[in-house]
Amino acid sequence: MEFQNLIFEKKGSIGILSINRPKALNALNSQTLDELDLAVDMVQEDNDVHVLIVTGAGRAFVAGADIAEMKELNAIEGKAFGDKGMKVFRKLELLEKPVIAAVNGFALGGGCELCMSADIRIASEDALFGQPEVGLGITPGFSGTQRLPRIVGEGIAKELIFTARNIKAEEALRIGLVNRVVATEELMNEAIKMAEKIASNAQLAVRFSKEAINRGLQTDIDTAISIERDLFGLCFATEDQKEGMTAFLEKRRADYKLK
Ligand code: CO8
Repeated sequence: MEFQNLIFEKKGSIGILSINRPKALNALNSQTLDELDLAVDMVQEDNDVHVLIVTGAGRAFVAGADIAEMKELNAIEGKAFGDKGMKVFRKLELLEKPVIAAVNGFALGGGCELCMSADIRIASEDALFGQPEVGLGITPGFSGTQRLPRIVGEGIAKELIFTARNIKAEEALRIGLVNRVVATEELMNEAIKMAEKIASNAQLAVRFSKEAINRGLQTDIDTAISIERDLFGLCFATEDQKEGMTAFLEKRRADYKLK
């Protein structure tokens, strides 16, 4: 599929999706959001892609939603634009494959919200995170008020959103917004290495683990535990469970089949 504002490439079983509007620091306009929506569907359908990496072309991850496009919106249009972004980010979050955000540079506003929709965030040492919206006369609009407190806790999320203060990668690491910080030139290598490690495991088990975590975090502990129990049980219906355990006992590498 041909995209104008995205680049999609495959490296073995790893999909790499780059937001590609470097002149606007990859700001998310409607077209880019529409393309992202199609790209997530495409990755969902592609059995050969086991893990997705999302990154930005050039010196930014994503510097936010497109301010030039938003400036003249009325209330109905503003709501529709927010809805478009929220839906595509939720689709990314629910993708039945792990998503790693490789955050290179600015991850502001919609950019911070995009990386929070990924399962795992790796930042380059020069990455910058923030929710600057209140400085522009709006609230975060692509679910930042909801995902940031879920990731870093209510107090820190409120501080960051109310002050619109940007934070560097080291602080993002300290508050748990990112999993790790790596040298800028090593970012993609590190993301790919992690993706390959994930892809070497039983894919159905990885997918079920993601589902158990995501669904479990949104419900009470007893329901959450029963979600894990059911998915755990289902693993025993797969060849991969037999293969994984047989390989362990035979002291060899497992050869997983399910995609
Ligand atoms: N939207 C549109 N264009 C942008 C954006 C953006 N978010 N960010 C950068 N650009 C453009 C600049 O306008 C500039 O274009 P041009 O060359 O044509 O003048 C080009 O990218 C390069 O940017 P700068 O010259 O500003 O580069 P600097 O290195 O000097 O600064 C910064 C980089 C600090 C990232 C600066 O560009 C900046 O502050 N950008 C805006 C960051 C921001 O406030 N982002 C949040 C936007 S709001 C948002 O994301 C809300 C999400 C939900 C919306 C829901 C709505 C309903």
